[in-house]
Amino acid sequence: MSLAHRRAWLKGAAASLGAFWLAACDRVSGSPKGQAVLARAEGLTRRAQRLVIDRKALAREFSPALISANFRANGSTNPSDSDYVALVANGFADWKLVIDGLVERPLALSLAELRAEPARTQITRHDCVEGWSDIAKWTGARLGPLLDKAGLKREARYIVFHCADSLGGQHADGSGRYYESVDLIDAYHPQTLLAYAMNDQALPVAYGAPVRLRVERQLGYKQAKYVMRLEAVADFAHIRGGKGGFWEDRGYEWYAGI
Ligand SMILES: Nc1nc2c(c(=O)[nH]1)N[C@H]1C(S)=C(S)[C@@H](COP(=O)(O)O)O[C@H]1N2
Ligand SMILES: [Mo]
Repeated sequence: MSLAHRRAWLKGAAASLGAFWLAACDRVSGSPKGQAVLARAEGLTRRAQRLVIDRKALAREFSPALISANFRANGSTNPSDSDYVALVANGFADWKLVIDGLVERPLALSLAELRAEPARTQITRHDCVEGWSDIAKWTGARLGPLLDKAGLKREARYIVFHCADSLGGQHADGSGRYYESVDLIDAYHPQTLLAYAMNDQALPVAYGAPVRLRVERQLGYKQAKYVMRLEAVADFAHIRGGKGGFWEDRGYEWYAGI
């Protein structure tokens, strides 16, 4: 099956399973057979999801020879937001990554502290929705262990990444700022990193210094640059445009799986 076909099939499968689930809930709620029917429906959903697309599969990794000589920089490449400019001016010594929201132990990590966390290096391909791809080597803290350190509360279902740059214009209320979100499957994927190095160098400003997200099973716009804060949430409908990301609020798909 082509990717487009698989996507179409996945959408259809998800829609019909969703309808089945709702119908099942309606019909069996409270009945003695309800538990068994719901358990079967849940098993079916899980099997179908696993069949259609294995969200835990690794993204392809490449040999060093294939690293792009001129990786494109896209979207914000030199944020002029004054708080970000101040951070750049003293080499990110004052930068702290905040992890808060639905967590047991909110964290504020310096760059040195983040570099001491469990890390991974990978050479992967970045695919922008505009139709270009480039390969780079990324090193960063694995997101899963960091979330475990903060201790997600049971209600947490998504991680929202709040960025320092205003791609949508600088407004006093911060409404032009870039943001993104992923679910916990992508958050705990072994290749999901808060990357602080690119091709063995400290991450340059154009590519999201000091830290950017790498979520390798998704398209370019999910790869949030200039990450300042991670917020664990149950739902993102109350955040900004409510669609889970800067480009999602402007019509892009929330799930940009590749
Ligand atoms: N904070 C922030 N993150 C962002 C963007 C942006 O403008 N601001 N652009 C996105 C898009 S569309 C792409 S393709 C990649 C570009 O990353 P690059 O500059 O490393 O190529 O970053 C994504 N993350
Ligand atoms: Mo992109």
